[in-house]
Amino acid sequence: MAKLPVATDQLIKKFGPHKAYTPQSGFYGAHEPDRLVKTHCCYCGMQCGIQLKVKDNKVTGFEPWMEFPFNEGRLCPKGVQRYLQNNHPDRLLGPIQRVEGKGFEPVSWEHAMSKTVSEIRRIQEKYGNDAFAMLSGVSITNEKSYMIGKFARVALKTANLDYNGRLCMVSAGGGNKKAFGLDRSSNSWADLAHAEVIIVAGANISETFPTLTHYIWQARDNGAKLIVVDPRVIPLARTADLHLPVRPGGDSALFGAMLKILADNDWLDHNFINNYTSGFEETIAAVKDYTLDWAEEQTGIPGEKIMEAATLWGKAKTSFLLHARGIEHHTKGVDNVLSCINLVLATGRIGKPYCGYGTITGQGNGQGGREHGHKCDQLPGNRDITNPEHRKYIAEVWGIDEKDMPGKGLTAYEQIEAIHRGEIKGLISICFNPLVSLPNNNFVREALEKLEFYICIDSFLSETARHADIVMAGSLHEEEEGTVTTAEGRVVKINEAVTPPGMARRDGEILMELAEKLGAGDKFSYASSEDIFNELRIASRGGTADYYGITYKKIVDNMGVFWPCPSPDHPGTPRLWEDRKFKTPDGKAHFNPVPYRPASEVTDKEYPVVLTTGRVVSQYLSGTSTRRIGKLVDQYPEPLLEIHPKLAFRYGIKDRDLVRVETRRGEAEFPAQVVETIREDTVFIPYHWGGKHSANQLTIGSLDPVSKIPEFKVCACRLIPMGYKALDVITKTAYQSGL
Ligand SMILES: Nc1nc2c(c(=O)[nH]1)N[C@H]1C(S)=C(S)[C@@H](COP(=O)(O)OP(=O)(O)OC[C@H]3O[C@@H](n4cnc5c(=O)[nH]c(N)nc54)[C@H](O)[C@@H]3O)O[C@H]1N2
Ligand SMILES: Nc1nc2c(c(=O)[nH]1)N[C@H]1C(S)=C(S)[C@@H](COP(=O)(O)OP(=O)(O)OC[C@H]3O[C@@H](n4cnc5c(=O)[nH]c(N)nc54)[C@H](O)[C@@H]3O)O[C@H]1N2
Ligand code: SF4
Ligand SMILES: [Mo]
Repeated sequence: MAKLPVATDQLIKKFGPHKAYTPQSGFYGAHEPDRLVKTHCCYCGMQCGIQLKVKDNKVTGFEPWMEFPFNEGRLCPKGVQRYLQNNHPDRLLGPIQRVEGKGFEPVSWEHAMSKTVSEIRRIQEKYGNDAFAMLSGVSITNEKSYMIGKFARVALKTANLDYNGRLCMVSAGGGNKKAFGLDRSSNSWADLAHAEVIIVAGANISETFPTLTHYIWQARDNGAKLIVVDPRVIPLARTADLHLPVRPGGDSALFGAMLKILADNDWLDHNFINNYTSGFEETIAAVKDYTLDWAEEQTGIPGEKIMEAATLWGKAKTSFLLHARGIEHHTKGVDNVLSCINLVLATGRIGKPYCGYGTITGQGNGQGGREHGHKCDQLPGNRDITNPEHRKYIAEVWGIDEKDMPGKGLTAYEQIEAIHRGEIKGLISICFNPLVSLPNNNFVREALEKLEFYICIDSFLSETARHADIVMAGSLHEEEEGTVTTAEGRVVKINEAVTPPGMARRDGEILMELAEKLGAGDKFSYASSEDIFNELRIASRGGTADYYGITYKKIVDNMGVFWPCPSPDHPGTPRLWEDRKFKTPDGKAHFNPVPYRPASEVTDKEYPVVLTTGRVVSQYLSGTSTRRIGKLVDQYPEPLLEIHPKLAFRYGIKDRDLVRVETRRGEAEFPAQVVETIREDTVFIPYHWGGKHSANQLTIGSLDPVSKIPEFKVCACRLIPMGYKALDVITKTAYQSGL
């Protein structure tokens, strides 16, 4: 603490710390919080424990929460600034309605609700129930996620519900379900710290999951070898034993070639393969031609490095493989995931201490949000909406006739295509900013403009919300109680720190009132979040994502409970598969053959450079929150085009020169950041901005056939140097506007 002036010291002695006056802060102690609320960060899937300082129903700061076992008080740059989203002057304080030619005007809740309900009725009567679609997100709690799945099917009666995890976790989910029959990372991070070899593929951990880095450092301290697969020398790669600079789109060729080396050298766990898996022979047959020369050509990684990686992995006794969106955001995202799992299964390193596999969940509730019936093909407990038994069970829990439950609907990007075709005419969205985050967003904007009615529930006027007819002011993370499930599979408790400001309302209450006005009030009469959670427990019972044994009390007492937790006396499951009883129909872990195929758009003479997109540490997703927090903006104010000096030289581009990037979908200009840490044939743009700064003007709307995830991580572009420095542009604009 800074030394206090002598006079203040004397005042403190005289009046005590809470009454003394300082010129800087008024009465010393005037900013002392009324209370500290233990909860979790609102951003990424790590869900670090944090204590929010609350004064006068406002979040005014934070304190570390040292006892929370995952992060023990550690937070990243976003975590320490996140409290500033509360009280932000841009915060929506009540419902607003678009008035043609005038922008938005405040309206009463009564009007917002009745207008929305009458438009839903009009559109559904005219075009059918499925013509009104719903899009949602997973920065929200399990309770809301569950309620949204039920709301869409029971109140809105539409098949077309999907969520932003479609842009995030679905390739991992698709792979996990095929291989294990269950969609969760196999271990808690505790195992990571003791693994002998760690592969990190397409996960920029230091920037995107910063507090997880601690576990990797621990592993390094324990002697682990670290292999990083990424087209960029990401911060983690700078200290790795081996960096494999894969050309975007080449991962399954790399992992296929590594599998062949494991088989050729008999670095296999035959006992595990024979007793607990199926599909091994076909999978090995599929990689028989994957020689080092072939793999080098497909991946751009020197053959000897591939050999070294396979040798490290093959000879290890314990290992952990981690991946994130770098290998999943592809039209072969599921294949890439399966090719990783094949390496884990071949060496039998799963379901035992210090051996594991995991996809690192992205959004705050990216794990829980993909289990409770929030997806177009899913019912709670990660059940299948096309399975008659699953439908019957959930219809009973919901008290509806199974025949009234809609079937499988369209995925997020397919909904946009259906709007263009005129099949979807109305949309309700909550916690999703598709205009910034979906690919080829000029196409998305045109779709939003075609809608007859669009209602958005958000706490800020996002780029997408600007296209809405009505925007309802919903709640922030700190304004509603509930639970979320972290990337480890640990269900934790979110505590309400403050109530929503002004006339803003809790998301849950908005949905309940809408349901009531749509005639389904009796199915949504919850008295509390715990009430919803207790229904969720029953709905998930017997499903693969079984929460039945988890209660609020148990979560608080244990600082989190790992699902599956099928009964009240069950302690939860930090490490899966110790019993070797996989959730596939035959009870075995499945190898899956992965024949290599290229990306949906490869480079050619016209578009000769590979474009990939992703994140920076200080910004979060579509930036609605982090682009409003000054210190985070200062850290990285605008999107830059990362380009290698050799490629830059070829185009005569110097650092901070403005470069126009063109693809078959659109064009945009970015200042260059000339760095040696990226492949020579690839450029990288972070995607957190909207409008003219949006990377998604350029990306391609091709989808993985199984998961329907868009191919954010690879498309072809060309570069046009604009011939002047970005700074000059600002000066020029200032000059022209007479400043
Ligand atoms: N700071 C910050 N943290 C976040 C988020 C955020 O927006 N900002 N978002 C959260 C969410 S929702 C998510 S999903 C996660 C995402 O976390 P990550 O997946 O770690 O993030 P990305 O930057 O999208 O991509 C990771 C890496 O993939 C590499 N890459 C690109 N193409 C390929 C390829 O073909 N193969 C391989 N192997 N690598 C490739 C990129 O160079 C990049 O370093 O982050 C979470 N955490
Ligand atoms: N080019 C490119 N595009 C990408 C990616 C990429 O790597 N490259 N990554 C993709 C990935 S992994 C993801 S997860 C998506 C994310 O894409 P989005 O889901 O669109 O991103 P968010 O910024 O989370 O948008 C959520 C919206 O919900 C609001 N919101 C946040 N919390 C709450 C809440 O509690 N209640 C309510 N009512 N609203 C809330 C926010 O203000 C924001 O407007 O982007 C994808 N898009
Ligand atoms: S690592 Fe993720 S959850 Fe932890 S403080 Fe940073 S953004 Fe928040
Ligand atoms: Mo994500």
